[in-house]
Amino acid sequence: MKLSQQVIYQIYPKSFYDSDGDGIGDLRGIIDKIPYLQKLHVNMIWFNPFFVSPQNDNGYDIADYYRIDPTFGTMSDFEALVAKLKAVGIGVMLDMVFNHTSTEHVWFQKALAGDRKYQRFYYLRHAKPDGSLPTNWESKFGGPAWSPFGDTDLYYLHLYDPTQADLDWHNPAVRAACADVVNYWRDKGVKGFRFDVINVTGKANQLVDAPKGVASKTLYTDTPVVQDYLRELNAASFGQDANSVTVGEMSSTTIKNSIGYTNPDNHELSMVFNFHHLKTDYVDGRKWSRMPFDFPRLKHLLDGWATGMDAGNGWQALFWNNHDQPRALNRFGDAGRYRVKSAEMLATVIHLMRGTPFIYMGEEIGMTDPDYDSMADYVDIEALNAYRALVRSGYSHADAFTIVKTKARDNSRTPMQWDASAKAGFTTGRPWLRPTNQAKINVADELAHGELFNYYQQLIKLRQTMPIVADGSYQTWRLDDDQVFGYWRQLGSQKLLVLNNFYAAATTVDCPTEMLTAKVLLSNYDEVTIQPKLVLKPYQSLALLLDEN
Ligand code: TEU
Repeated sequence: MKLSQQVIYQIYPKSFYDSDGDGIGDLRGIIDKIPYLQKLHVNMIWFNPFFVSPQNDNGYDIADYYRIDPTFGTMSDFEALVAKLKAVGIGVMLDMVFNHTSTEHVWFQKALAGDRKYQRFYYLRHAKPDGSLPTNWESKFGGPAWSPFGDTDLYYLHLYDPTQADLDWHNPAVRAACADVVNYWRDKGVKGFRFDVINVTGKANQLVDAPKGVASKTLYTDTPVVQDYLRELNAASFGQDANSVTVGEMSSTTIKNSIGYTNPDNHELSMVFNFHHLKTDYVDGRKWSRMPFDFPRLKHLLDGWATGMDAGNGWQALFWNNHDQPRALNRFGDAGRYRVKSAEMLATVIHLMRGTPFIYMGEEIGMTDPDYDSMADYVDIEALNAYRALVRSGYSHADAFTIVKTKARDNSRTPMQWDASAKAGFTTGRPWLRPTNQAKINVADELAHGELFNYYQQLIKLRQTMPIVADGSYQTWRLDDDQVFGYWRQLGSQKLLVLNNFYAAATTVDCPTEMLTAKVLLSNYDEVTIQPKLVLKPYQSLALLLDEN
């Protein structure tokens, strides 16, 4: 199937299904649940990292790219997983974390032991003449981005946790080593690759301080050389396979650069993740803050990206959720009264757009953030650091907790809720993160009498079978409506109008005259009447299809 017809499902292996009762999900557990994935009918699965890792950042701190962490299983489990998924037509996408390695990686350990070759794999720098750190850069998880390199007088760079040392991509040996990793997994039948924070690999040779008032990330994020690195990696590995599917995680990227990364003529990546739309509930761009989402901004971002990427023949990954984001239902939908309808509406927005939709596990049953009442339930290093930083900066414990509760990455990492039992049918042991609302939201109930899973099945089928959904162009509907985000798709003689009411109040929109004779392709409410004043119920989505032939 062409990429434009595919839908990708994301599994956080630690939280999908635990087959051996240790409270942590594993590869055998995923194998057990293949029939469920088959029922949803997704084309490919992106797995978050399950390579050998001390798990300081839940596997994004890789100590060995070539081995499966025993917590998750063995290489033969992995091979069985690939084979069994392949047998039902589902591809595998692995997460390649190449900006940094764990400090437990043999490369870093050799560097520490004095091996010059491996010292050149990392950014090692001396303190400034006044004894201060090499640059004033901040780690994305809080604190400085430099830590002492063993007992030398050098420091090593880590944009994330101190146990995640940044690789120096200027070094061709580093880039070759990364291509080797990709090729190793390709040999095992893997066709999909997600490249973690790949657009922070393009640092300058001379690392310098960020000027006062300028965020350090602007110095090293999304620089032109990233495109060269990607072209090289493409040619040396996945680009040799016409069916490869790749996605780059691009923080703070632009439409222009994303066209560069994904225009097929450039031979870089199939598509990119950008995060601008998921920052529309940040106060002044600060993650650890709270506000209701800014609907006009959200619409302009979604529309601007869709329009721009279409014009430049770029391709985007479409998503609301992932393992780093609180559940979208809690942010852009209504996790209470209209949980199901708003989940359907949000899904419609991205599944009928131009790009490749990603579903994050649990989204298809309407999972929401857990209801934790103390910091003791949170595990993520970022949340723990953020809480401490908020308190240090003057927030009360209660206020700091409220912010963490709405923003923590743990929100999306809770176990998949298979049934209503105490452990949500996820494990027989003690789940590593506590589920809280499985009595109400779980797979067993959803499959027995829900409508959301079925709605996702319909969306997936539409993309797989309708060329206009897969390949149609994108046009703006109108951006001034107070509560509806809509757009047009067009292909040949067909036109599709997708309207989505983002609010709990019903509303009406003027039906474009030409669409009065259209048919309803999909809606999350029954009995739609096409009339000059179209009524949209709470969180209603409506897709109208017109064939002019
Ligand atoms: O995340 C990259 C990233 O910068 C964010 O999404 C990050 O989690 C967020 O900004 C924190 O507020 C990727 C992975 O998806 C994430 O899980 C890893 O922790 C991170 O890279 C480091 O490898």
